[in-house]
Amino acid sequence: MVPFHMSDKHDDDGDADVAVKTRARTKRPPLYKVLLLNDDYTPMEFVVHILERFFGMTHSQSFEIMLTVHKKGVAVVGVFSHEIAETKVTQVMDFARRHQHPLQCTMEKE
Ligand code: TYC
Repeated sequence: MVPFHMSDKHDDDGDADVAVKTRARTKRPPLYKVLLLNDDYTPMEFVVHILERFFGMTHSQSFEIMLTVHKKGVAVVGVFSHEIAETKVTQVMDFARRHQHPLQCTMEKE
C-alpha cells in the first residue's frame, strides 16, 4: 500500500490505497495604501479637487482629508489592489505635474 495524493493516480499493486488530501489554500491578493504627502506649495483647493476627481470623495470628505495631510504630513486616501493603487498614483502624479505642483502621491503594501 502506498498513500497517494488526491491529485495523483493511485498505484496498481492490487492492495488497498489511501488517499491523502491537502487543503487547497486560497490566498487573498495583498492590498496597498495610497498615501498623499504634504508640501508647502500645492494649493489646498487643488488637493481637494484631486481627492474628488480620482478618489470619488465628496467636497467635504476631500477637504477633511486634505486638512489631515496639511496638519499631519501624510494620510491614507484609499486602499486598493496593486493595479488600482498604481493607476491612482499615476493619475495623481501626472495631474500634479501637468499643473506644475510638487504634490507627491505614493503607495505601500498594507
Ligand atoms: N500644505 C499645502 C498648503 O498649505 C496644502 C497641501 C495639503 C499640500 C495637502 C499637499 O497633500 C497636500 N498650501
